[in-house]
Amino acid sequence: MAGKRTFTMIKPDAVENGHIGPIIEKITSAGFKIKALKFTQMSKRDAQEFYAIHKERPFFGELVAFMTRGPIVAAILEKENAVEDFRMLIGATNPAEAAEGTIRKLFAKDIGENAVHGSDSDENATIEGAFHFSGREIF
Ligand code: 3AN
Repeated sequence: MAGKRTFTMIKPDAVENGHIGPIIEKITSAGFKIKALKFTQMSKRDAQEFYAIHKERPFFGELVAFMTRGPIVAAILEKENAVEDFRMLIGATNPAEAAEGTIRKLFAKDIGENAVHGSDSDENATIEGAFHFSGREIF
């Protein structure tokens, strides 16, 4: 399945603002199939592990606090060219720079609270999907 799957999270800001439904609609309308889906909340330890690559960055503490402050929706998505196409659909990390019509342009506030996560490589999509889902939860 390499190249066909990506991993996403609808982040706490988007959940709090009632955007779960509209974001899932954008995702499925863009041709992504849902292979796994879960409403959950990350512990501090989960977020520190998930974002370990950013642990030396100045915003790490803020990122962990934000990602653990409320529930998220985690999902594995399938489509040809999934990682790249999904990053196009969500737009730039900073919503102020995100293209019109992208999920972050529509639903995100700023670079810290940017509504959605999208894996940045096939390798990370696999790692991140396995972080949140067991084999029995992926269809
Ligand atoms: P992306 O999510 O677009 O791949 P990354 O991997 O550079 O972006 O950053 C991971 C997450 O860290 C972002 N989604 C965002 O929530 C947070 N982040 C990135 N840069 C900043 C920043 N300058 N200030 C606060 N949070 C940030």
